[in-house]
Amino acid sequence: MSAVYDHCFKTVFRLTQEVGKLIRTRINSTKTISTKDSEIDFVTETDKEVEETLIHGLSAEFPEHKFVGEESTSDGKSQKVVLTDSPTWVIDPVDGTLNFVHGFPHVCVSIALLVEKVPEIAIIYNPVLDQMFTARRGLGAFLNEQPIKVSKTEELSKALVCFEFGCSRNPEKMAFVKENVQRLVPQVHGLRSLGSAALDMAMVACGGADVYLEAGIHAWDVAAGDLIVREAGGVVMDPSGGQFDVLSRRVLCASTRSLADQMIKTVTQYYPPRDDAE
Ligand code: LIP
Repeated sequence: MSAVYDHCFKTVFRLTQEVGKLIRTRINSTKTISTKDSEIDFVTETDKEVEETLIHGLSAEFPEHKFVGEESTSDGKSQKVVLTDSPTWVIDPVDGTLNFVHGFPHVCVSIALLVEKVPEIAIIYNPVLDQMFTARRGLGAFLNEQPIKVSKTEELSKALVCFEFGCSRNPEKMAFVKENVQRLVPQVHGLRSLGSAALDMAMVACGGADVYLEAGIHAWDVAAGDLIVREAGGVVMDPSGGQFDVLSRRVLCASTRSLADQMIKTVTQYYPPRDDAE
């Protein structure tokens, strides 16, 4: 199997570099922008072009593989995500689209290959800062080909925590954000919001941050980060303490289990409709 995954990895790595150039050259140009689920949930022509290029390039090499892509999912009549046991590429062409719209350099391509729903390959690439995070199941996690490890932080009071505000104006979601910002700020070293779930997870993986929690994300935002964080030695779970479910729209990752447990005791919960809900 490893030769098959070698081929998958080389192909997706090459395509990610190719679409990365597109994002890098366009981040400071004028964009054509439209909205999706809320007035601040944006999509640009680059999101669509990057996703099409990736799906086209991967299907040419792996015609039997399936795709779950942010833009193809939200373009259709139903936004329901269907994840089968078949090899499936889960793609966020531009994670941090709001940052991209503004020219804020925290944007990335996030891609995971799931086989029988298990992540085998993951890439998170920030082409603006030229940070290429990669992982393969059982083979470790890397930043620009150098091995990475999570931090050793055990106490929430010493942690740098990533927590996102999200792109939704849903009152329940906004109350969740407000309450948890109030709870966390007085208890932690610092609170950060990069505007990209994938990059928040990449920061936990390389030890730049210690924890990341969000509810309201989608499978394409976190599928790659899940593998990269775990291969870097961290934990990925549901914010209530249960098992991580890529379709649940909820994620907590941390450098250590003890840190994750303290977050679970500290935060309130928000349960958005699942990605596979009708
Ligand atoms: C975004 C995430 C961000 C989250 C937003 C949104 P997009 O993805 O990565 O962390 O807070 O709700 O989902 O739309 O830029 O691909």
